[in-house]
Amino acid sequence: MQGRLITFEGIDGAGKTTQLQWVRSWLADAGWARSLVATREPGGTGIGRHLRSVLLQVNDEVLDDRAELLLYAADRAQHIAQVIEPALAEGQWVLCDRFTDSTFAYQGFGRGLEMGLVEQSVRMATQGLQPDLTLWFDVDPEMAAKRRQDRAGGGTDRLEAAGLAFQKRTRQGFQELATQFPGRIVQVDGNQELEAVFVIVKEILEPRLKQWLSEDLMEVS
Ligand code: Z5A
Repeated sequence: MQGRLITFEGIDGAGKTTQLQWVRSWLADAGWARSLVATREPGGTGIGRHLRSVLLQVNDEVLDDRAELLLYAADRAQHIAQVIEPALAEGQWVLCDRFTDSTFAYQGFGRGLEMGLVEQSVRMATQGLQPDLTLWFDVDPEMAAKRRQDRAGGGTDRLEAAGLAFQKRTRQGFQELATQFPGRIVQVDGNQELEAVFVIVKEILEPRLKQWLSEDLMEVS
């Protein structure tokens, strides 16, 4: 049985973390006969959690944009080696909160780093591993900012503090990636109520998961 990598992407406050948790429960409860791993970037490993706090904490010292890019790459290389690849090798379905598209959208489009550099860092970390499917939760940046403000106990991290113009550039980045990879990245209208978004997510996932299961069966027979 072949492992599959499904990534959840979007600007901060797009709702991807909530939807990932709902998908995880739905898949487990509906008996899709496949073990699951839910994980995230940055911070999907012990080492990654250290890197996450360096990346997200607001600090007196300014983190250089290229240093930031390399820290995301380091987090990803460790995450793939320690969590994602072993799970895929066992035939598991891996649900990952953010992956390479975030690097292109945030460091490339948001920060404005040269795309060649971003690509190099992604290639070094992934060695060519790509998601089988990416759900891009597309929300209006103003609405996403309001959700983050409303979130109980929510402080502002370093990237959120970069402001609305940064989030708009990042959203534009996801838009361009979705145009570039139409088979892999599926846009989900995240502006709707949580439950309505989840209905769309299930409509996208169901046929894909069935297709993957039937491909596995064909391989076995
Ligand atoms: N980053 C990067 O720059 N480069 C990279 O390569 C990678 C990451 C991998 C941490 O990511 C940061 O890392 C992130 C990008 C950068 N920038 N920041 N900041 P993260 O995923 O850990 O953090 P986040 O994106 O800020 O997560 P988030 O704020 O938790 O957003 P979310 O996961 O999209 O949303 P949520 O947690 O599901 O929902 C947020 C709130 O909105 C919550 O109260 C929900 O109940 C509410 N919500 C969600 N959906 C709805 C709907 N549909 N209606 C109403 N309310 C909703």
